[in-house]
Amino acid sequence: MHGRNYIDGQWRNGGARLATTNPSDLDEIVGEYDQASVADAEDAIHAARRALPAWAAANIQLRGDMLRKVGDALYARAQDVGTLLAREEGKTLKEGIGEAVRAAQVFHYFAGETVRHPGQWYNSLRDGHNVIVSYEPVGVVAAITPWNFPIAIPAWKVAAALAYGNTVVLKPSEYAPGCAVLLAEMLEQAGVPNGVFNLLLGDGRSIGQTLIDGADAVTFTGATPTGRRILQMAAPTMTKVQLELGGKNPFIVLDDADLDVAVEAAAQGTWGQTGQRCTGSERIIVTKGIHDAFVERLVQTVSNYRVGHALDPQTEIGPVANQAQLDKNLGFINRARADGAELVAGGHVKEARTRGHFLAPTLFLNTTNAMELNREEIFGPVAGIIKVEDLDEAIAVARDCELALSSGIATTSLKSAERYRRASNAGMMTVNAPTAGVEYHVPFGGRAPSGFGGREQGAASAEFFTEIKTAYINHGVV
Ligand code: TXE
Repeated sequence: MHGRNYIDGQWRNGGARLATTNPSDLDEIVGEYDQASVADAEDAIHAARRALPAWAAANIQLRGDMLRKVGDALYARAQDVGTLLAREEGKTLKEGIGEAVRAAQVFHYFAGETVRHPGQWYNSLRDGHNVIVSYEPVGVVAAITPWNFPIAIPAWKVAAALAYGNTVVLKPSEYAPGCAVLLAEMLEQAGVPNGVFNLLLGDGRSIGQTLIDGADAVTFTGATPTGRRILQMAAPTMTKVQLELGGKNPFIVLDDADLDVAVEAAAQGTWGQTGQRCTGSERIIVTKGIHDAFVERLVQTVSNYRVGHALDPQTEIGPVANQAQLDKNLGFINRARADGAELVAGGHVKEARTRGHFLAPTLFLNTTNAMELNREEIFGPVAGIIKVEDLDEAIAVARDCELALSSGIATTSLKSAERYRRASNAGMMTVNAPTAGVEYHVPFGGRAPSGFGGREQGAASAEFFTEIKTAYINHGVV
């Protein structure tokens, strides 16, 4: 694939080309992409600004119909999108197709949101007056996205922004931009007017300030330090900022848990999608009564995973997405060993029929919450088990972490589940289910520093993508 920038309805060549390689097969180039320049970024922002009034005023049925067409195209092309995703990011084909289908569902949901999103009407304290509260587009939205969900995250930012009448400049990750190029083609084919959606490729650092200065709002998903930087960059212009950042998500297993359910949820939450999910479980906190039985089963499960080429139908865990990420994972593994954690599964690079970034799913035992392994986001197929006395200690350990995105508990006690629902400091929590896997119609996000500026997905996304107007009407009828 040769990916180009899409600005004001035109595909534009330009700049240096960045190549992506297949993490399952380093000898395969997947795509070459033209790096957007600062001038391209300025043009995209200006195009989005020019297109804004007409799009904001566009008939809501028309806006919805266009979004629905994009959803239809994503469904129809889920196999192509999923295959490209698997080749460029390294998710298994099943996971890649699943993500493409999710992106389709997101577009269909927001197609309906164009007509569903309500305003409010109040009586006034003043006789003969009433108050109308309405929601208006925030304006030009810059969406900056990461590599780990290269179609779902662009979809949930772009679909929401467009549904509420905003225009968009999307800057996907330089590590996996292919799916965003396909999405741009689908938006073009659905008849989205020139300038309403624009795509800029390449590395975000060179054009980030231009986007933030020119946009009315910036929605970002990625690393916590990058999010902090974006917030600082947005301060002088007071550009509205939404950040979805890292997690260090705890999964608690209590003595009364159903062992099958607990093992399945812990394993899926930890190693699913190669552990490259901000909502993945990275700290498994287990009470002492079930500890040994749970560990035995979990080690069995993790040791049996088939790691390999993402397109191989037998593969359950695909490769790590890129070299930098693999080096980062191995660094965490080495330091955890040096800190005294006991390696009970994985911990090493695996050979496969092709040259790729294959890392054996890794589990450490006898870890403490003070270890680096349990304090910083790893973002890979690596987790540690922390043994605790009881629910009280489990809650204390779970909360003893700066990051607060997702969390989970395995228990058959309604009382313990409800206690943890209240005690968890994370933005999302699950009972007897993996910490990852929030659906498109409910709020997604964490508390700072895992999240900032309002939740994404579902009706909650209107908080960020709209501005409120309060109108007093003196109608004179008493
Ligand atoms: O993220 P970055 P990267 C974590 C994960 C991973 C680490 C680095 O731990 O190891 O982040 O991944 C753009 N102005 N997560 O390098 O740098 C960049 O081009 C404007 C967690 O991919 O945050 C890309 O499009 N844009 C995470 C996007 O920001 C800038 C998901 C994300 O890049 C910019 C992914 C700047 N100054 C990685 N600098 C999660 N929590 O979901 C970078 N970008």
